Amino acid sequence: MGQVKPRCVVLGGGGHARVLIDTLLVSGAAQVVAVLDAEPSRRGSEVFGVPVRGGDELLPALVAEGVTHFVVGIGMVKASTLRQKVFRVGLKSGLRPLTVIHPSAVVSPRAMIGDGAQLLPGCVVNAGANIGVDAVVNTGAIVEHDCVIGAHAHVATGARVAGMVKVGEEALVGAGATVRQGIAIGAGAVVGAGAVVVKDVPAGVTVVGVPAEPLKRT
Ligand code: JB2
Repeated sequence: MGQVKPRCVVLGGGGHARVLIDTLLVSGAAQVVAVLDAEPSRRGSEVFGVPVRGGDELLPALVAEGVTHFVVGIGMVKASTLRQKVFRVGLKSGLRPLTVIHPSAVVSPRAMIGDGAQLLPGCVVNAGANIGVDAVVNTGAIVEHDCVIGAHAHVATGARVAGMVKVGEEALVGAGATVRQGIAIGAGAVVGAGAVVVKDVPAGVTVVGVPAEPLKRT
């Protein structure tokens, strides 16, 4: 008898959700039974064959139908607070966060992967790394050995985080950015796309450029 796959709902039906649903279809790790999205115009549509049934108010009905897990389907690179909010909505409904790992991700067996983390196509998570709850390591990103990636943080597409870096909760390392070994990036900080970070970034600060410096707003 085959293993029973968890039945899951994806919260959010935009770009990030498309990659997650594709990943789950490829990996076969779960059965995606529904998408919920806050945007009424998406209702009645489908994402790769998965119906968008309505908003988060439908969670109790899905639980009653035997759904056991949720996936945060929102990437929103500048608003991981929204990811955290939706994560809490999923937990509050009694569902468990599903960890999503694309079969092409290279994940060390000596890495720790938090519940609900999302490791997307072609990413690398090296030995001793610790990926927090609901954190995203997006397509082609590299998280080197012994890094600590905080809960709800997002290492975006093609970013490279060298050994022993700490990325705080809800922080974003933007697409294609590079972070030198041993650097600490504070909670909620944002590293702009393509930046090269060679010194610590305080919590809540946005840095951009090469070498990365705090963004001056005019
Ligand atoms: O509270 C909510 C909620 N708020 C917004 N609950 C639910 N269930 N859904 C919510 N949404 C929905 O998330 C929006 O109505 C929208 O349909 C979806 C977000 O889609 P969007 O394509 O705007 O963003 P994304 O986060 O999926 O993707 C962005 O970030 C990724 C990391 C894009 O920039 C992607 O290109 C990028 N790869």
